[in-house]
Amino acid sequence: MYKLMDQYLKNDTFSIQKNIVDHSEYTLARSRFRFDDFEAYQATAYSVRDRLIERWNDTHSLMREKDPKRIYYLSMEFLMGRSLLNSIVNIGVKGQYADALKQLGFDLEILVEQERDAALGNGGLGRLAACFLDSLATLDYPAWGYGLRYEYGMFRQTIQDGFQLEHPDYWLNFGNPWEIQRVHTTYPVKFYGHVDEIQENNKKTYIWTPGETVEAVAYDNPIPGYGTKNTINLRLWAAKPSGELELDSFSTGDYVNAVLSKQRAETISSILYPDDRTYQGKELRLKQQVFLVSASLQDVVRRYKDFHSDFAAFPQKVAFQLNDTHPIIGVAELMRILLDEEKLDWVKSWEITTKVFSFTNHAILPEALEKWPLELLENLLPRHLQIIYRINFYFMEEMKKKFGDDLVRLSRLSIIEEGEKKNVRMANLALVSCHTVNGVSKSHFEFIKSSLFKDFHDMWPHKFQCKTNGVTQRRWMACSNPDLSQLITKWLGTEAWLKELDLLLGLRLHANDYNLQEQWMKVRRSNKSRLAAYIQIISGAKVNVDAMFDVQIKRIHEYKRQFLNVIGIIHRYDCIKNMTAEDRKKVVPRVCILGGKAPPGYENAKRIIKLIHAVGDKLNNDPDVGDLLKLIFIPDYNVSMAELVIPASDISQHLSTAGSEACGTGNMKFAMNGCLIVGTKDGSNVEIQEELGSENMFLFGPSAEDIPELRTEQKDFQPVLEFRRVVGMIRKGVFGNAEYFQPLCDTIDGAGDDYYLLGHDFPSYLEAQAAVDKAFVDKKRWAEMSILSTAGCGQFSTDRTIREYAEEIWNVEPLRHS
Ligand code: NBY
Repeated sequence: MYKLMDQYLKNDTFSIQKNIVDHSEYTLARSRFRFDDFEAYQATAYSVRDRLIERWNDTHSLMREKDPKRIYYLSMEFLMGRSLLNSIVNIGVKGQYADALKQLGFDLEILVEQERDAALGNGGLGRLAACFLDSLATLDYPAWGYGLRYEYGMFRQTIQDGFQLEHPDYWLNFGNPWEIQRVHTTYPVKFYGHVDEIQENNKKTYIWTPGETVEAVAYDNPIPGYGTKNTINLRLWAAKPSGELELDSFSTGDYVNAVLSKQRAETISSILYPDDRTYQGKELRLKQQVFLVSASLQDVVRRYKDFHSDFAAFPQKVAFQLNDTHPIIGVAELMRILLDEEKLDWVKSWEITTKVFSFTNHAILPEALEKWPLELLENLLPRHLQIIYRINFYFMEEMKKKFGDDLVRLSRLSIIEEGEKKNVRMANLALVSCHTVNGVSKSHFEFIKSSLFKDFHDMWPHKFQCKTNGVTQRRWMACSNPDLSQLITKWLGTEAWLKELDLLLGLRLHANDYNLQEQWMKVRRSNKSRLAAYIQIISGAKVNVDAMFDVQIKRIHEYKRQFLNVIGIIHRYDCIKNMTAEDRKKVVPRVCILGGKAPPGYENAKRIIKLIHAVGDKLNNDPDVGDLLKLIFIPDYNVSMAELVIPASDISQHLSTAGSEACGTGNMKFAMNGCLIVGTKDGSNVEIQEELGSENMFLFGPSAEDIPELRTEQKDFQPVLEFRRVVGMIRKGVFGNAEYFQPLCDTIDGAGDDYYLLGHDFPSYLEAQAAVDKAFVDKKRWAEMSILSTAGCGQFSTDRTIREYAEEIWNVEPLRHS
């Protein structure tokens, strides 16, 4: 066999330049002497892709040679962001590329900005999948991601007159240099039709004749690990016309209509569904799920069969991790393949299926659990529904033996929800058929055991595990905060922390060192200047870089309580207005920065965005306030924006009502960049506090276990005067639009029950904010806290999370080539 890696492209300046210039000429057909920034970005990306392909091919050869157990991460969302910088950092050629480009007259930093974000996800769940891929590659696990190649990713947000407008994100408009289309890797995905039952050799056989077949085409996206040659694959499926028209056309009209209906089928992969908090039950969404799962399983089964003549070893070679229940229909699809195509019997098929799937739950609200109307499944997936019925039948038989005639319990456990309109409960299907279910933080794990999935936990406690989320320090520190990363490397004397994040603990030794503090704060200040320049470009506002940058960026949801933040800002404004000139001198200046997208159909979230703008308009232009308080909304928040904002934040707010955020990962990104956290005792805030110590964080409010009682006491609860005063100001129209804001105000006073407990938590929130002000003026103490924040984040790398999945759920080993 040929020796791996001998033939790699060289990474000296000249070779890189030649490679870039060649791509400009031969791939892009531009002059080798004249190309603009965008073309230079493209040519650079192609040259990096060449290097990734070499590594990808070698990784692939090694996998084929050794045939290890492989992990397949199935997710409807991969929120990848940009790839250029991440790729060159991971393969260790950033310096060489920067030099090569400089000599060609280009600035790497500017070229990086030319890339459109791959926004194939909504938020935390999709970004977690992206961080997982980075860690899987870095830790040399034999893994692939499978997802959908949406033509329209997360919508682009603009703001008009303070209101959110949504625009389609046609991110592929100018091509995507990272992907490789595999025209020969295609699979048919079937829908609708009917099932015939026939007798074959004294055995019942089921033949599904589909009513529609859509072809899935593979697009591969190489994902390089850091500090390893290992490069894994993210395979995204796109719907394409299948070769033949299954129709004898009798007229031009028939023919034209048949082609058009094919075209409609191809819309399956065209758009990412925005997360609307509650599960929607849209047929197209279910079709997308089936499309992902069916193409991926066919691909995995084909790969397995290249090496194995029967399915006995399938569970030793394959692990599927399902990112929430979105791909859970895969259970029925694998059963269908094993039963109907591979002709295995039920017992064998079920044994194999239940050994290969595990799923992660990311939800807290029961209404976020997916339920599909039975009618819809019956029509779209007649064979899968039969299989689900049979799974449920055997499951219910087992349960009857256990619980006798406890019908209430049996009906809670059943995969089929009875009622006027029957539904299939996908979480129940997942719990019955997966060998493991995991929560995403300690508190979420407790919650799913004791509440969300209690019935199942009582029965099968061994299936439940906790895997606290993380983030990858390669993107969220090395790429987005290079100066701080260099400083850390200098003070730790090693860059090994990029693979072993626990090493950050070493910073504790120096947290009190004046030199480190000074260098640390200098880097942070220059990051703030960069953000201030951006803010000036987008809003015209000049913000004071020495003011405290107070940030809340995440999806806009009532439970995340951006409204509480705004009420706090109005209160601060009101206080400043009523102060003497002397007292104003004591105010700690703040720049409050918010960003995030509201789900398109979520009115109250949209009202919050408008309120932020209305309040900003008022106070940013009030001469009494000046530099003491500014409120900026950053539109179109996405991964790249987060990379700019996070390193420039002094404090960040994570305010979800206790017991409502499954985990939260934004907080980890901020904390590891030395930004202090103001937060509730919710999700991973609690675990961050355990690591950093409560003296280095600003947690406030009740714990999750106190919430049910507080909610029952709401009827008799009267919020403090300051809170009522602010709500009164909004209602009276101090910020205009009084009528538009009424429904929002109604959720927290008067008619509303203040479900998210803003009124209750407000006084403790103000106390936390007062503590922040006090700490910020003590520059030395602040610098120390900031360093200690980074130092305590060793646990919050997805490297730790992925190792836990690999060892405790998947039972896979790394496979590394030297
Ligand atoms: O998953 C988030 C959780 O809210 C967050 O606390 C956690 O840290 C993160 C990673 O575990 N969940 C999330 O992002 N969910 C979605 O984005 C989502 C997307 C689509 C749908 C539902 C939820 N959907 O039904 O279409």
